[in-house]
Amino acid sequence: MTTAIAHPNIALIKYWGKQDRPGNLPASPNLSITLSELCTTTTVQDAERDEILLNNKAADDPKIAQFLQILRNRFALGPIKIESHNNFPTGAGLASSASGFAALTCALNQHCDWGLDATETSGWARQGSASAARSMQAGFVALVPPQWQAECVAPPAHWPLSTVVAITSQDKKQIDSGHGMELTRQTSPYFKRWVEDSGEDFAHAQAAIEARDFDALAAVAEHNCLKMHALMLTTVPTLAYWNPATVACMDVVRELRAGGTAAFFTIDAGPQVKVITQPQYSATVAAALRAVHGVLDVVVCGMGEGARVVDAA
Ligand code: 2P0
Repeated sequence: MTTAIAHPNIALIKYWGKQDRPGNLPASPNLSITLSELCTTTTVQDAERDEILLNNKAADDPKIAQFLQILRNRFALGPIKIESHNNFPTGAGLASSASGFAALTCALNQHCDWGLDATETSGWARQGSASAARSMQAGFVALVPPQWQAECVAPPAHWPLSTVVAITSQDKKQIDSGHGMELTRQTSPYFKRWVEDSGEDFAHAQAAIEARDFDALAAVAEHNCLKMHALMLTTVPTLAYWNPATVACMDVVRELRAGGTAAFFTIDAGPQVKVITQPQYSATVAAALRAVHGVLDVVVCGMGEGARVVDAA
């Protein structure tokens, strides 16, 4: 029996769209922060047949089944029981598939003695869910060509930012990200331009992280997020992930910033708002978000570690 933990990550330069070839390869480079506090804990053990329990409920998850098949095409992997728990809402735009596939890949690598390093496991985790590749690593993490394996751009100690997560809904999204981004690739008139611009956004974000230039990172990350949501909105049928509290939180962040608080927002395929700030402002930001009508909960996260085995019997 082997247990691994992995954290969700929040993209500052987003992945939204795949290449039109096998391997679950993003169409553009992307960059994230791995979060502390939120986590997936996954235990694997040998079994008579495959069995998957997500948050204590039997799950017939085609994405996990497909992932196990990809692994079995390459590695020795017998029937396996997988038990996975999230300490945060699942499938609601909080990157549960990132932490989930990262924890699963990490646990299987140890349990089955595959002997892969963190870079190699990230390449396999990507085939389960591309954002999962980034959760294999700590701190600021890039997923870039040609290997499309996660690379640590800067460790947590380089620039220990805080991320304040405002949860505005516990509901599962209607269309999962993989399906949504494929619809975008096929139908949004802006997809080509998004891919063209992403390299430049990525380079600006990487330079801002190296220089610890908060304002520069805020500008490029917030704009990149809004460009992704413009793509989503112009997908047919439209992908509208925001609710009224999402929009209210964005306004609060703009007001905080106008008043001198270093903060910027980012939003993924769901209505939750993640506000990146400096640690001295995290209590102010959390209090401001808690006061927004429709915000159900607020979680303050630091920089998280990469996926790791915590128990092996
Ligand atoms: C990201 N998202 O970069 C972007 C921003 C959602 C919005 O990566 O099909 O679940 O499993 O590779 O990784 C969500 O997409 O998609 C995602 P698959 P995934 O964080």
